Amino acid sequence: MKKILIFLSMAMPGWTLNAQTGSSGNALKLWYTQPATIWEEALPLGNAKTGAMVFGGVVKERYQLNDNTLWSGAPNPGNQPEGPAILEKVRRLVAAGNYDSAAVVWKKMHGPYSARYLPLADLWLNLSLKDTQAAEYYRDLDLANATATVRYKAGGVQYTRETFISHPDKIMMIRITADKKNAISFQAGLTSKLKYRTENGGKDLLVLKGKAPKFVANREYEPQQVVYDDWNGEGMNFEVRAKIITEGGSVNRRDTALVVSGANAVTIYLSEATSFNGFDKSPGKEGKDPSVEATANLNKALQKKYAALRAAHINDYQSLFNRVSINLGADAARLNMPTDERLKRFAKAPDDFALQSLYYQFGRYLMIAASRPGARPTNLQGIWNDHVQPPWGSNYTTNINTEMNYWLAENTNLSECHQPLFDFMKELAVNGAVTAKTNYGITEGWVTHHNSDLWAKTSPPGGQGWDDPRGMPRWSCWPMAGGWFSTHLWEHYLFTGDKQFLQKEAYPLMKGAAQFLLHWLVKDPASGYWVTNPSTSPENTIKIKEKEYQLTMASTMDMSIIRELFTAVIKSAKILGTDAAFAKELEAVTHQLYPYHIGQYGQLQEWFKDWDDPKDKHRHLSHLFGLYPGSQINVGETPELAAAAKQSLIFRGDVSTGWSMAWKINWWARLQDGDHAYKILSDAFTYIDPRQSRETMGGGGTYPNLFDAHPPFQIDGNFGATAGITEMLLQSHDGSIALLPALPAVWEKGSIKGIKARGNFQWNIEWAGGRLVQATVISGSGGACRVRTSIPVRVAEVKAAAAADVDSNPLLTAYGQPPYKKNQEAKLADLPAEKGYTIDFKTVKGKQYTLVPL
Ligand code: FUC
Repeated sequence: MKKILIFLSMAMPGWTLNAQTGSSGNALKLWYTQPATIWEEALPLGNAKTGAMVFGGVVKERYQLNDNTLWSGAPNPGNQPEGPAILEKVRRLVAAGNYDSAAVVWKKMHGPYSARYLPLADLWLNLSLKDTQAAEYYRDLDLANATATVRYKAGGVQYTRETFISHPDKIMMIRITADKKNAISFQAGLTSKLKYRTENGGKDLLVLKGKAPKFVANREYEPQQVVYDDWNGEGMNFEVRAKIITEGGSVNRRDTALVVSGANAVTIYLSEATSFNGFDKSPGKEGKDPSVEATANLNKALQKKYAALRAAHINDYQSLFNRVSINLGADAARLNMPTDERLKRFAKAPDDFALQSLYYQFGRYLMIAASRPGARPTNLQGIWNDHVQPPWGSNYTTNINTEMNYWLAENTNLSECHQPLFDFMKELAVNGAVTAKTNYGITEGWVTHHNSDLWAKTSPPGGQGWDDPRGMPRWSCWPMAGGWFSTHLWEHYLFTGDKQFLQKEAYPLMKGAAQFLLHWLVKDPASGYWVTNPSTSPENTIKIKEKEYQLTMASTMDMSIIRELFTAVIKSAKILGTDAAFAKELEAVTHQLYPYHIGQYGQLQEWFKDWDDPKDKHRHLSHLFGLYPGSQINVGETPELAAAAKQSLIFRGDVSTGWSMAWKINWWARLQDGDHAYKILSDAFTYIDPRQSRETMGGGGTYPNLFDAHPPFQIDGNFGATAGITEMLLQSHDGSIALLPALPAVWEKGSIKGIKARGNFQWNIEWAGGRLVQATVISGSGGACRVRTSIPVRVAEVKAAAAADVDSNPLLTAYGQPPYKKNQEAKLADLPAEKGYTIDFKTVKGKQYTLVPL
């Protein structure tokens, strides 16, 4: 007879984890035996402000630089004063079933596209080597300490370059060493793809002053592509400063470059800043002088030695990164193979579990490198972009991509990294209140649409005037981003238990988003339900009798987002003891929201009517929002809807763009089908050759540097897949915590430590042979913990190991399936083994508990 024992042990809040995932030091390294010759081979560093791609060239090193506040243009709200009349017309046409005409009229609502995220500059080192042929070439990105290293032998000298970007000291550091004296000679220079000039900073300082374009086109056919104003005119200014300090040898100026000769070692300190001074540029709030900030950060860092800066950087980084470790099984031989070769082999030998662990931690690494309190949220490329006209503007695409960027924030124990999204929402709420009023005549709450940018643009995108033909209502007509973003605030509360946050930051924003949506809803006279009109299922079209339409009403995604948000606001109001009348109003409407439908093919209906096409392979499956990231559909409580969602997933197929596959991993995990989730995770490891890949709407994978390939590069797939792997191992969306809910058979033995469940519970889980071996949990806030084990473990008894440690009897109830019904107690001895079990126990804040199947 098997039992689960819950032991209460004294808490170890400061409990540290070994971040290594295997015995070999390579487990956390992306490493290569040749330099990057194309951007998607270079390795990313960042401190959520400065980003760098390190190429690792032998004779020519390139550091491609970004600043996460450098965007084109200036605020361009693009609200439509005629909006309320346009909306009325569109609504009438939709209600009459005249979807085509509705779409034509909707276009009048279009504002401009978003601004573009831009590349900052490049730092080049042209090295003087006795022999330009490198031997023993090696470069890596070590996720254990967020440092990139390049090492090779040339002309009998071993050279090493180490680079990191420090968050605490706001500085990029490069350290060049050699194993022979006076062997380091190079020429250093700064350039930019934007308008720039260099300044003479003296014999050891490079200074680049740059100007961002005031306009960058969205499409190649636009009459104007990249438009600059005068140096002091519209468009951001920026500055990069790089100080070179030599040990031995010399550094001198030669024209715009600096020349280092015969040094023993060299340290480069690089700082940069832009004129961005907040999203509001109204009089009195104009841009700041980037020179002041770049100079101050540089001078401050120069007070410190390289070793001290390095130690502070690693300390800061590890305080986040080391919270979680993962081991999905490691084959030592694979760890001795370069990362790109492992990736290429993956299709034929998809059992490189250590590569999956590495990819998992790379997702967490990217989040730490790109999103910290005080920063802008991550865009389509995180903070790394080399194009003046990047794909989709490298903007905030809010109908999936921006949200996906933050799916891993809570469950992989990086809650702080979620903050930039919340800060951004505060800005969107200001601009979005104006859009709500101007475009829709809604005077309560805030709205934001499909795209946004640094300036927190909230109007529907699509372009105006000559650009109009390409603006499509199927994506522009989507006032749901505020609602979706707001569910992130609620999730942050659920994972952290931070009531202060809920009250001060979250609730006002959530309420505003709910107020807007409450007014946005209209009653469908035919059914009596509350519906949205007009409505899209992002980017997809409806086929009715072989004809395609873009707009209709009450898409499943609209209704799901509204249901998810209203439910969260109602719960929040109760927790905070506030707004009882508003909560009641929301409750009444929530009960009458247009419900889910199961369609003729057994699918979860995407549209208002059963128009779904089972042959549709569109990458967006927005109608499954309620399954994930939402928590309305699950296999235990809504098995019919879960089965319908599964059918929809089967129709759409597995292979798609990078982010679409990442979403599918999460959906299959929620359906508790670990093997199918694993199948898609494996598809996501398809090697994409950056020299051949082009923009596609299907066939995503991974680039040599482990960046997700839509293609092109889009960071959401990295983040979404990391979130999905976590979801395979731990879930907590239905009121209970499921351990190993979607463990694929191939991950025979492994462990994950430090991941989080809602309720502020931090888990270590270990398994072997598909079974839980042991799990421990630290309770961050105290309170009841309901745990579900989905592997066949018989529960017979639950008792405290040391009664003296137990404040109260930890066992409330323990009951079995099927299904996971709440409040249904069963005799412990009678529980069926195959369905899994549920245990409730009380926890004390800060204490640790152990669950052991016996
Ligand atoms: C949406 C998606 C595309 C891409 C783009 C940035 O338009 O449909 O696949 O991710 O955003």
